[in-house]
Amino acid sequence: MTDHLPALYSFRRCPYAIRARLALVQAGLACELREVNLRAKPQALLDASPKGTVPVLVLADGVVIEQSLDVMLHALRSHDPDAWLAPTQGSLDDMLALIERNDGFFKQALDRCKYPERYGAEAVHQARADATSWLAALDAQLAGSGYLFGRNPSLADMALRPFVRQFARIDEAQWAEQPWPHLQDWLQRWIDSALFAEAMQTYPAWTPGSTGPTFGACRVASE
Ligand SMILES: N[C@@H](CCC(=O)N[C@@H](CS)C(=O)NCC(=O)O)C(=O)O
Repeated sequence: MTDHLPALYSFRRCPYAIRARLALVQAGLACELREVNLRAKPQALLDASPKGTVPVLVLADGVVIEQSLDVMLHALRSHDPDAWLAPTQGSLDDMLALIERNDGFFKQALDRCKYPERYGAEAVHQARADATSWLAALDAQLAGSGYLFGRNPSLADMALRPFVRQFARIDEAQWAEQPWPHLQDWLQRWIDSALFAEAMQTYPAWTPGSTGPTFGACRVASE
């Protein structure tokens, strides 16, 4: 019955695709995973979503969800077993505001820190300062209860972690030396989780016309 499953166009290392896959696994929402080569995007992806970014989720009725946050919300609104949408502190709107800053302010700084050769020295200097202040603020937010919005993992934790992971991987030795114990622990707990392992499985690139592997059907502990 795989041909009736939603199709998820994905790229393993993409932080946006990672957050979408986390929510799909958490919700137990089975889909057909189509691993995309971003340098040779399949026509079926471009037909569904001409903007050509991943993730894209094409539902069985043809509805296309083409933003990672919308994929998360779609999955969790269908099944949210650990109340990622209803944190013990703050509201869904508070989480969405933080995610918006992550996807704008921090993502821009992250790209500049990751690829300094593509930007001028001044822009890189500013980006490093922006990233540092953002990450220090997250560390302070985590100090109280271990998660961004209370005692349990939430939508915001899962939407932001893939981006903090990218930053940490720029220079792992330097990351380990930063004075952000809550942030470092929060990231590591997630990397050590069964949910991370499930979301980060490796799949061969999808061949158009074939049926990709089923993904997301099996729920695992988030941490
Ligand atoms: N706003 C989009 C951003 C997705 C995005 O930019 N994905 C990157 C990969 S990490 C992409 O597909 N880039 C297209 C390309 O590299 O050609 C979302 O939240 O889904």
